Amino acid sequence: MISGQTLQTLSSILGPEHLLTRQEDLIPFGTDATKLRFMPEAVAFPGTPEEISRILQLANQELFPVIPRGAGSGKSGGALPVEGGLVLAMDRFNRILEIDRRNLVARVECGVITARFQEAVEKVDLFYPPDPASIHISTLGGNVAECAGGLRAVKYGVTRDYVLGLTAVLPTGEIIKTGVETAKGVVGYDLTRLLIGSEGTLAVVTEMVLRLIPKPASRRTMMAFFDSASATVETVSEIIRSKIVPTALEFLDRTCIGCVKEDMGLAVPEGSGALLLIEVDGDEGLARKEAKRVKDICTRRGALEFRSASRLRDSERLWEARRNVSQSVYKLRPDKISEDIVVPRSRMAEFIGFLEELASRCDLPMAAYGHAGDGNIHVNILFDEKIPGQMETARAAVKELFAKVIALRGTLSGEHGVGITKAPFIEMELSRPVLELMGRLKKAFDPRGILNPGKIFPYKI
Ligand code: 2HG
Ligand code: ZN
Repeated sequence: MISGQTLQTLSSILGPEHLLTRQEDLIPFGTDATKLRFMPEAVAFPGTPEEISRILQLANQELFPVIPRGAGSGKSGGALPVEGGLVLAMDRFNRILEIDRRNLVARVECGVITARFQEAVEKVDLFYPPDPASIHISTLGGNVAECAGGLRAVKYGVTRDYVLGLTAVLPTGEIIKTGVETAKGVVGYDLTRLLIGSEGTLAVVTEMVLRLIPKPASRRTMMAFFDSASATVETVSEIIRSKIVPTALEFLDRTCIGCVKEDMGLAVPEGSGALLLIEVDGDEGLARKEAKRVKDICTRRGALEFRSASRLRDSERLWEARRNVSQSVYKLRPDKISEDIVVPRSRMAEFIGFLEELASRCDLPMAAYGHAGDGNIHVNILFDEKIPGQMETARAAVKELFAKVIALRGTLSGEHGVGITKAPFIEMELSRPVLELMGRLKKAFDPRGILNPGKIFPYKI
């Protein structure tokens, strides 16, 4: 519990206009894209790392939880105040500090919206590839906390591949800089990598040094329809085997196509069981050559139809609709569990076969879509909480799903993180010594356990 006295101290650190304590103001900060709900006791909008440092020192004295929060677009509950406490909303850290064209690096604050940063960088002909589906709302700091991936990860990698250095506040109050501002550097342990994907449990990241690359000269979007989901992912495996590296290689099963076809303005060929949305980029010649090779493979693999998006506007519409699949599937049922498992790309067909069998056995829609080029399939299990038994069935299905993924030598999460939703299952993937080591690391950073408690680990650290 945060006492009245402590709230007064917080108000004097932040200025009263940057502290929320009224119940109705707190509600939006108790939820995120999981739609789960908890209540914080207060919400702070700090303006400097020094203020955060003072808040964390106070939390160590008074023992209240502090939960860093970006845009609240997380899919695993990483920003939820599961034990109450103070939400640290990073909205005021919203400046792009520098885009250094000579050195291909940028310095940004953690609250900058991902798409805003991408646009700023592309204006000067540079490129920041990580593009989680939530780019229009997610923040770069949230992307770092979860190590967000996105549609272009198949060619360009994920958030961690573009972070050179960080400024962060430790749970004990020290303000540190990790990593470098240069193109490379290996001095000491790689704390930057440790903090990326640590889901706000080890430090509060306030600023990042990001690596940029030249903007590709041209890109081409294509779409291929197949009669079944397994034929579609087999095609993906062949594209990867053929050493073509598309910018994006996205898969939508029949259930998803039904949900988005109107938004996409799609005429779907008779008998379609799934589709691939493909993008290649590079200089004009390379993009043309790769597009042709992709087309040849899809045709040889029996695509029912292959289309190229003729104009950029057409392709933007397709990609926007793809980004909205996660929302569109709510047309089917009011509730869902979203998973983001990864399997080896050569084993996707086996996984899809399993999933179809699971969905029919559970008698619940299970939409499968996502980053097939990475073997990263989003499985959205849809249900209606109000219908007795459906939620329990959905939860039991998750357990079976994870067991299959581990048996296929996959991983439980490719980009959404563990948060609270996957914490009960983490022991399926990580061994006891690994978990104990992670627990010791957490203790070294946060001896009193005040920073984002209740995340990642299924037990108290
Ligand atoms: C996507 O790729 C996101 O659309 C969200 O990662 C996926 O809600 C989901 O499962
Ligand atoms: Zn995704």
